[in-house]
Amino acid sequence: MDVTAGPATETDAPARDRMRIGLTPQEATGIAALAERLSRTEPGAVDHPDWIAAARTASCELPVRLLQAVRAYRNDPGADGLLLISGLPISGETLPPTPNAPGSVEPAATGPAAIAMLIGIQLGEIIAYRDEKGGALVQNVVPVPALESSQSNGGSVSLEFHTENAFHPNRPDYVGLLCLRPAREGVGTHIASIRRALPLLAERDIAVLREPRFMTAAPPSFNSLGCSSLHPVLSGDPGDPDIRVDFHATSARDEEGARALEGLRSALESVRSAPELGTGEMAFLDNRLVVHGRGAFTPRYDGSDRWLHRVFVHLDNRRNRDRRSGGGAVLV
Ligand SMILES: O=C(O)CCC(=O)C(=O)O
Ligand SMILES: [Fe+2]
Repeated sequence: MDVTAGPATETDAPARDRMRIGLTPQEATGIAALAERLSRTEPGAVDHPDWIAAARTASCELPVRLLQAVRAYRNDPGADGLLLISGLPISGETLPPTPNAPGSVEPAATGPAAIAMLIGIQLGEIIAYRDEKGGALVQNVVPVPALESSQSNGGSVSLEFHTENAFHPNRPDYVGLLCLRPAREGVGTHIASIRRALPLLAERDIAVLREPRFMTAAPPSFNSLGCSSLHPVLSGDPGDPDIRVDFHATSARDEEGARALEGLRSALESVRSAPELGTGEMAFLDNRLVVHGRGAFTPRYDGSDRWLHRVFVHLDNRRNRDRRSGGGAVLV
């Protein structure tokens, strides 16, 4: 992939052959113009079907190198399952204070919200969940007072490795995280791909993880309490499987399953990387191959805390049509 220097830094893993694109100043100017046009597009609301249609059309005008990178990533997300985009036009100085209300979302077509939507909608279709953050398409990942120790994106304790919405039958295929404001002390988004971890697993553990011996509960960000039916943790091609696990919410039906989960956890830990997103950097994680989490940090709740926008993307708008009322973006 065509690469220019990207400032994303690593805390505790060697640089890998991940897919990374650094935008040139001219490319960033082009994206800023698209985002600016969209922020003036009626009704200026990222959840409105008319605005989404305008964003879909405008996304075809993204810089061709970015379109090529997104297309290549969709075809094969690489060993790390990660696409890192840097140099997006977000200015730290003009940002409002970091919000800290529970369930915080970004309904207005601000520049950063438009950028997250523009890129996500080229990768696939943007989706959300009725029972999570009110079904908003652009969500804020910000620390929330009183949620410090919660295993959710409003927490600030270390967030355990998870597949996004692992309990749900319709999980997003990708999670997009756009950084508006980094944490003062530098906090990594923890990432580990099953492509990296598979060779480290014992054969017996792999066999157990491929059986439907595991259950996963809904995360705290969901209003509804739900639990999956029994499911395998690894599925699909034995040499290149998908992964579905949440180390806070997945439990095994028996001792052998619990041991296999522990084996998986330590294999994933040993291939962990922790990119620290800076302002104007966006990461896409392939949620079928990658588990993610986050390091601990200390919020101040004074408007200067870490702030990401999150979008979910899926690839096949037919697959779960019966779960999206009116064919819209929000899943039940
Ligand atoms: O804070 C992060 O870097 C990731 C949080 C997370 O797991 C999420 O927003 O889905
Ligand atoms: Fe997550």
